[in-house]
Amino acid sequence: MCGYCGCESTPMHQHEHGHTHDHHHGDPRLIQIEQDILSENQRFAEQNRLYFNKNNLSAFNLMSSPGSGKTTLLIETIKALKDRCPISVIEGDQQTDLDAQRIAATGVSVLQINTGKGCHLDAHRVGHALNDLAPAKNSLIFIENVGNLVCPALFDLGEQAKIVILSVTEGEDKPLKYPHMFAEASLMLINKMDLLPYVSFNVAQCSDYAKRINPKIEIMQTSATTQQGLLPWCDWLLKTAHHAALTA
Ligand SMILES: Nc1nc2c(ncn2[C@@H]2O[C@H](COP(=O)(O)OP(=O)(O)OP(=O)(O)O)[C@@H](O)[C@H]2O)c(=O)[nH]1
Ligand SMILES: [Mg+2]
Repeated sequence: MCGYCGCESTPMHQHEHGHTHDHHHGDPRLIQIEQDILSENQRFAEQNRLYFNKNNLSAFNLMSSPGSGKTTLLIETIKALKDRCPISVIEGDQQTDLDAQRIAATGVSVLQINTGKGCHLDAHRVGHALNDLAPAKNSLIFIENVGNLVCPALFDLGEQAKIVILSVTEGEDKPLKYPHMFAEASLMLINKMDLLPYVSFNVAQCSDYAKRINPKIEIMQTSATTQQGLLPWCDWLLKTAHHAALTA
């Protein structure tokens, strides 16, 4: 992992070590920094979890590569659910508040976090965002993570469930290539299904790969533009939300 964000940086390929280049296999100082980052994050994640439980909030962490459709799907989801329960959104991007503006147009509360050079949201920043947002009790919170299929998986935010969104334009091999994200997720949404006729993407193969990494992962097919799969996805959210107010 790199000391900055906790992401894996050790080269995966095997190579000879007769050369003298400068990289750190198992440098104990670096490992200590990495462990400190993750254990500090864990402490804040537990605080967030306590806050969620105390206020009967259900938080969902949406993670994917850049552009797989997180915000577009979230907008459709908010439109479908906002009359049933209060909703707030935390948006994570390196720069801009473009996604927050799109979400704000639906009428729900939203707070944009810009991570600068950071490539993921962490529990500490999310805790501050929760303070600012002050979400209503018995509500849903969506946390749209920074577009990145690697680092966000390592950072517990105290959420109720992680959801990975993979669009059909990205290739069915992603669960095998980026396994941590799929291992952590409770649900994989295969998005942009409307584009399936135009791309080479094997849905069954992708589902099989995801199940190999995480036998418990649930899988749904969606299209944010045609709304395919929107109802089952919203039902899943309401079923998974831990408080009775939403499931009644
Ligand atoms: N055809 C099609 N396009 C989609 C779908 N979902 C999103 N898009 C398009 O994909 C592009 C990216 O969508 P976003 O919702 O911004 O993706 P994102 O995951 O939020 O992107 P980042 O926040 O930058 O990581 C936009 O042009 C959307 O209109 C879908 O289901 N089908
Ligand atoms: Mg987005």
